[in-house]
Amino acid sequence: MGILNVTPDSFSDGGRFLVRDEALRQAERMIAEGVDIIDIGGESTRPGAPPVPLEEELERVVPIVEALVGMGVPLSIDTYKPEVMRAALAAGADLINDIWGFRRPGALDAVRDTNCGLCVMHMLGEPQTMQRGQIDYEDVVGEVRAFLAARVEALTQAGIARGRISVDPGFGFGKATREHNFALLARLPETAPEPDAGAAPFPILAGMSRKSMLGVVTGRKTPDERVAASVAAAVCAVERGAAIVRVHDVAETVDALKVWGAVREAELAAR
Ligand code: 9MG
Repeated sequence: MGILNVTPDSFSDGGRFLVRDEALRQAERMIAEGVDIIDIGGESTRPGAPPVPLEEELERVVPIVEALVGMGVPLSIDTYKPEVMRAALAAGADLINDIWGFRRPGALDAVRDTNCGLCVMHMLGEPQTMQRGQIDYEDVVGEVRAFLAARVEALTQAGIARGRISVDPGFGFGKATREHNFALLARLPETAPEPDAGAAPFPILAGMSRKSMLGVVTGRKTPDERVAASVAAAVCAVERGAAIVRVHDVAETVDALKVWGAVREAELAAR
């Protein structure tokens, strides 16, 4: 999953149309590099990032969906606002990626009677404040799994088929320490709720690209310096069963996963 942030701080802030043009060029580049899904976001989820008014988010996201919808790549929308979910789905989006796990008023109703996929993420606190407050876990993996299981339950109670749902431990979202984040990565399969008997496991989405958890380990201070670390994290996640990795650096990640895939193939052939 390639990240397409349609926010002025992600591109040169030369006005709405320049941001739109640059976002479309980036989407085309990601498609050429082999992306499987494009995740379009109109509001930054960085800790401390200011909220974006609804009208502004709609104006950023919907034209990009309209421009990309015919290009043969599934489109995911990174939003927690029901109005943006509805407008993006009407424009042809395929998946809603909600960092709030469809907990905000109206979010469940916005997706219930559609066919879109849903990514349900764990987050403690909220983006503006999540790294500032007291963050304590007795058992981070168990608590994340319990949260995701409760959200899956709420979604299915609302009539949403389990097969539409993927789950995400939410790296960096209210995970205060290196131990929290790396326990979640090391034990990634345990973060997903148990499927019903005979049902397929819930696909796991992992998003660590350029995040500070990688800076903590490598000493790389800025997100741009964390490309190699991000690729390593993506491979670790896929090796532990992640079905989707959310990344900025598509070409590098695709190459690394091709190498990982060749090793896996050889391993299976040797059995
Ligand atoms: C929008 N966004 C930023 N980080 C993310 C992550 O780790 N997972 C998901 N699903 N979305 C994310």
